[in-house]
Amino acid sequence: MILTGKPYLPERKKLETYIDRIYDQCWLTNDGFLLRELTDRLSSYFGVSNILLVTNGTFALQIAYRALGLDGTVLTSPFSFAATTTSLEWEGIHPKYVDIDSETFCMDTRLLEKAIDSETTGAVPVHVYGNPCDIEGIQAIAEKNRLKVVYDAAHAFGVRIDDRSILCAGDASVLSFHATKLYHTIEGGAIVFRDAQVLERAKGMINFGMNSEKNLGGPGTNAKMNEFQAAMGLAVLDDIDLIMERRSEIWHRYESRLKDSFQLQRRNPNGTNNYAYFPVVFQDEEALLSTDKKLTSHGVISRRYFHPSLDTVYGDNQIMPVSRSIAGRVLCLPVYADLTDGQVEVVCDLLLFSDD
Ligand code: T4K
Repeated sequence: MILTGKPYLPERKKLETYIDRIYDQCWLTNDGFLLRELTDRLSSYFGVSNILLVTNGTFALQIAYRALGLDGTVLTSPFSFAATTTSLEWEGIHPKYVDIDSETFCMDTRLLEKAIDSETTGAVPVHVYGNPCDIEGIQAIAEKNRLKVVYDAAHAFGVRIDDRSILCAGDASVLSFHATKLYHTIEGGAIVFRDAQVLERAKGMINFGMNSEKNLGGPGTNAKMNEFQAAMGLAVLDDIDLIMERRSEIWHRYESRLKDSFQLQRRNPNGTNNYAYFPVVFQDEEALLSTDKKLTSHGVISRRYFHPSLDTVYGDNQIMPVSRSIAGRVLCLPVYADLTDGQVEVVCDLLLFSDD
């Protein structure tokens, strides 16, 4: 069986060296020492300040919205995982969609300004499959219209643009460290804020509204990352170069075999690739469904990331034709560090050749 994603498991002994420290100190959560170490190491790995680690990427989005005061209506992409929209709805914010570009699959900046109305307080564009959005175009529109921008960067671990981290864009950027991501803490996530004061506000929010002196302040919840999550995060981070290198080999092998037969995502030319996903777009949904059936019968379980287009499920009958078209035709192929070259070739053969 070849699955779409397979969590990276670091060598057990390496993980145990971190877990031993948890046992030595008997400190399991609440701003622990492994969490602090991971925060520092991720901060230098990305080259960013103002980073806050939390329990998962969905909570990270919700905390970012609250810390920045988003309410009313927020513009977002219909082509994403459900969490992008459901996190807004969960916070009582109305998601209004802006359709995507048919080649990059990111929010179409040309449509963004037209969608703004008097209720709009912000935008949540998605660096989908780790492909950087048009951050300059979005920034210009946001400044002109006084909108806050929270990037859903769940897929964008390690991505850089114009030689700086993509996480520097907007008022905040949110990462997911879920087990299926190229970098993970089992469950987990992070927010990178532009403004240190907003970070301080968010720190209180994830700890019941308490400040560092344990005084109660504003609204709060419990979204803290625990020490076992941080231990896994440190062990996976030790291996990140190897993970990236192997994913790059797999990604390029797919690209060289499939680029003439399928539409592939057009990457932002100023951004780096983290090889998080390998999406292929079929001519039509029928072709996708029959190939998917064939893959499944040969034990290859691919995923329809991201289907359905979110405007078909959430929001008030907004119709996003480009997102619906891509969502109906896109399939993500297996990419994970211990996928073998032979397995990649099998997947490509199944996509390119008929059974007869
Ligand atoms: N924004 C965006 C744009 C996102 O893509 C996501 C999450 C979020 C926000 C929210 O972040 P988190 O709150 O999740 O941190 C998976 C992940 O659960 C989800 O994190 C991710 N995006 C989404 C794209 O994919 P499912 O429902 O597809 O997962 P599942 O269980 O079907 O697993 C996917 C593949 O991995 C399968 O082939 C099975 C395999 N697998 C999975 C797990 C959990 C394993 O082999 N072992 C495992 O332990 O959502």
